[in-house]
Amino acid sequence: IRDSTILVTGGGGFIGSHLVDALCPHNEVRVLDDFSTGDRAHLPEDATVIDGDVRDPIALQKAARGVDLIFHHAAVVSVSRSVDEPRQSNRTNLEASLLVLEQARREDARVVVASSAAVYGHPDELPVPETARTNPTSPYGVQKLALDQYARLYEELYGLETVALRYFNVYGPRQQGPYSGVISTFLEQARASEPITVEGDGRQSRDFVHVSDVVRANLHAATTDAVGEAYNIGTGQRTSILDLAETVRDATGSSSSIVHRAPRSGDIRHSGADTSKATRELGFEARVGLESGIRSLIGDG
Ligand code: UD2
Repeated sequence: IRDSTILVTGGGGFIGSHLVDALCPHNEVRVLDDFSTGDRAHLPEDATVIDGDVRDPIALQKAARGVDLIFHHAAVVSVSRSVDEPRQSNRTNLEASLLVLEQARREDARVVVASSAAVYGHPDELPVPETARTNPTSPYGVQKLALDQYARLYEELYGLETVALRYFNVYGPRQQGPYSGVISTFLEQARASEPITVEGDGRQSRDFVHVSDVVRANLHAATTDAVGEAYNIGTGQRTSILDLAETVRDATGSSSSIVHRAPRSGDIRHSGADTSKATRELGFEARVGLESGIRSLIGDG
């Protein structure tokens, strides 16, 4: 994309800030973020930063004025927080998302929304296609499913160009904090020569997709003709948590032991994307394999 005026909500966050990096050289980019979990230091100088809450209609209106395109990444990403405070996370993940869709209507801007593999809950089929049954196991998943459906409905009802991207387990630089995901946790443990903590038997599996691939998926979504649709964004490869622990230990040359803890209650056993729709309609294919993705993270922080 070139010469566009673009808003990235949650642009200070993990995925958002990488997207801003990719967009900035050739576009006018605005970031709306309250920096509750995002980090200003990750943003390039040429991005216009609006320090505000996506739930605030005034801040959103200002940020979205005259834009051609909105990438909506602002969210409360902690699944466990959504379990503890469902209404709180609903306000950001769903109510504010509706504000974003309404604002997009006003500006006639395309919207790419961050959906999640959480919409599937325990998937009926593996790899899971977009047509699989959706049965979220957390308020977070329900909120993302509703957002994903609203995006489709706004295309149907109002002709707004929308795309929902259902992210699988995204990892990469700048993923940090208490809800940061198993790869950054294992890397931190390996670096500190502390035990690598596998929850449960470690035979559960995930589809780990590098953030640079997620950025590319967003760029494809910005130009596709196939709007009003949801797409799985993963690699199509599943890795067990135990294999991941060994890969991280080998790649870091760490002397960490691998220990088992109690399994997480409500944990999804297996998760893996059928990416054929994204390949067909978006021309998207993940490029970064897990081992090289992990190797590129080492020495990074
Ligand atoms: C991911 C997403 C979440 C939501 C969900 C949908 C991330 C960070 N989170 O949650 O937002 O979309 O998918 O299903 O991508 N584990 C260990 N040891 C640790 C930490 C984790 O064994 O120290 C295990 C954990 O029990 C789980 C797996 O690793 O089986 C992945 O955990 P996670 O928190 O990285 O991501 P997940 O799949 O729960």
